[in-house]
Amino acid sequence: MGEKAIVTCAVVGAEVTREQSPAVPYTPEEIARAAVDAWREGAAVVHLHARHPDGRPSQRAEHFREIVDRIRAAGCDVVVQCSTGGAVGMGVEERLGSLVEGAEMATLNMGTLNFGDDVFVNARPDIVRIAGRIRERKLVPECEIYDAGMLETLRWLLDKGHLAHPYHVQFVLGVPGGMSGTERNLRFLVEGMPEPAHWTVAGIGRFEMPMAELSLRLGGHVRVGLEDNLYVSRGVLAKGNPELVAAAVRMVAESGRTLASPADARRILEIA
Ligand code: KMH
Ligand code: ZN
Repeated sequence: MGEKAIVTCAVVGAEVTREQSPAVPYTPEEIARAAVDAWREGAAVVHLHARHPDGRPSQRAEHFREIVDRIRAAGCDVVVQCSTGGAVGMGVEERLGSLVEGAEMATLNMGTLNFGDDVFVNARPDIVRIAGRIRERKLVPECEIYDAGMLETLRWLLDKGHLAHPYHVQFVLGVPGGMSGTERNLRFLVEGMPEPAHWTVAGIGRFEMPMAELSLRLGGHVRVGLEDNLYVSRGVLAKGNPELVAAAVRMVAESGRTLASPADARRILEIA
């Protein structure tokens, strides 16, 4: 049967646009509504980015604060995870603007990689700095791993004491420039973790649902959402985040595992 399965919804990200899909939320109000709708459908965790009203990515604290306040004002107890990845090209201090009151988790990207035609820069001293800030704020870090060498960075951070329990691992598979979403790759990464840890898979684009199904089979957790994938099936746009969450929730049931509530997720992820 295995551990209860956490479904995370990455509701907007920094890259997808309304030109690509009318369902992409931009304003804090729209992003908060997307988060609440995802929670109603069964997501226990929401991964948040913010946008300026015109859609440009934003790491401004005021935007994150408004999103978090609106989520809580709706009576929604979803676990709030804020991105410190932001968008390609942002500086580290700018990226840290997201660590507002009310955040419970924050992403910690484990290295530099080609990100499509761009480069997502995460130099080791910057990773250490971001890890330190996450620790100061008493947030649980989610370590984002896009490529095999990043496991070595995870091991190094633990060895040097820059990272300690509790932490969560996420394998992001299918970024053009990182490892793709194959069973061989996921098994290799899971086996290569420096120590046993709970983990999630975010499959990008067409890898989203196959990786969700595989992760559930291998004992991992699942991330879906418009940040990673805009489609419910080949050529068919998702109406919104809830449709993707609903598909993940169905997969949880089919896998024989039980869906984690936000309270279950806080227990599993060791959020104080
Ligand atoms: N937007 C990507 C460049 C994270 O949220 O920490 C990085 C990203 C990872 O989305
Ligand atoms: Zn993100």
